[in-house]
Amino acid sequence: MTAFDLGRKVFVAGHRGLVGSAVVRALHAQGARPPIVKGRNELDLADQAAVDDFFSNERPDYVFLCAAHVGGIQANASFPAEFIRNNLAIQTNVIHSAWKHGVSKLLFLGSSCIYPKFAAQPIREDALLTGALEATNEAYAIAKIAGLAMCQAYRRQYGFDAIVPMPTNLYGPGDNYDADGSHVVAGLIRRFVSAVQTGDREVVVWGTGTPLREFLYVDDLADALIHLMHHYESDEPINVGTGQELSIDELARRIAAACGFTGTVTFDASRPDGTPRKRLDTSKLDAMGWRARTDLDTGLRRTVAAYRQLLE
Ligand code: GFB
Repeated sequence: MTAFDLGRKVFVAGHRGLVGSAVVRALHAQGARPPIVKGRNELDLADQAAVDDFFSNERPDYVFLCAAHVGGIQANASFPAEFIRNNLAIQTNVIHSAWKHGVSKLLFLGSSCIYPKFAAQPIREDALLTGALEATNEAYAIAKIAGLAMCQAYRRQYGFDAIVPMPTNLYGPGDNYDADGSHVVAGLIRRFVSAVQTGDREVVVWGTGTPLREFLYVDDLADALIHLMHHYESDEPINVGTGQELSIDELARRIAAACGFTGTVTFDASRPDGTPRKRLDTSKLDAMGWRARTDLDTGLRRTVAAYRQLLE
């Protein structure tokens, strides 16, 4: 097992994103040496030569590869070319240069959308590549699967210690609140908060409200990722989630309550539902002694408070 040492050089790729910013917070809270971070204007991760120069000069010991082109169901369905191209470029450059320049351990962040659309529930890691993917996010999922395969190949051929956690749907402070591009929690917080401000009595939720989803608070994810850097070393992906799911209808009601919205929630069934259900089997992570700590209502309250601060 490669020891993960908080006193050595860590590079957090994607430190301005939802996950990367939470990893930076968690490292700080655990007393780690401040990680290396680079804004997009300083280092374009899709630029192979620039990424290679960066690794050659900085020589980090550990990498959290949280940088990715991400978005919710609408963005994934509308811009598949950007999702596949940007993710393949970023992850290929970072994984290759990390290995080439002697990184001791790299964590590549996957996604639960890599599993088949109709996988048996809860979804075990070995469900990968056993069935067709959900169409709305196929391009993104294939990029993530390619990243996993690359990590596995580099471990097999070069002995590179790259691990690949597969998180469930995420939410929390630092999310993207773009009206069309965001994931469901951020999208609905934006709409419910706006309705409260304007006095609007109706909020429309996309889809039928029946899909089931599992939501993990991003600070819990960051804690799990650091735990895995310390204790996990395998070419097999490992699921990260809460094991608890709820319908989008129920989620919308919980978010409405967290925002203080008392009007009517309606559903626009002309919008896509996506995967009907994707609850993760977290037995592997459970056996390593890790559990999510933040219940959904607490996490939603904190996220709504952080969003309101952004508006001030
Ligand atoms: O969060 P979301 O875009 O992720 O949508 P997916 C989850 C569910 O919420 C879908 C519904 O059934 C949406 O139709 N929904 C309702 C909304 N209202 C809204 C809204 O205002 N905004 C959004 N975004 N959804 C993504 C993938 O799928 O999951 C990504 O597209 C990624 O690739 C991510 O893997 C974790 O779970 O459907």
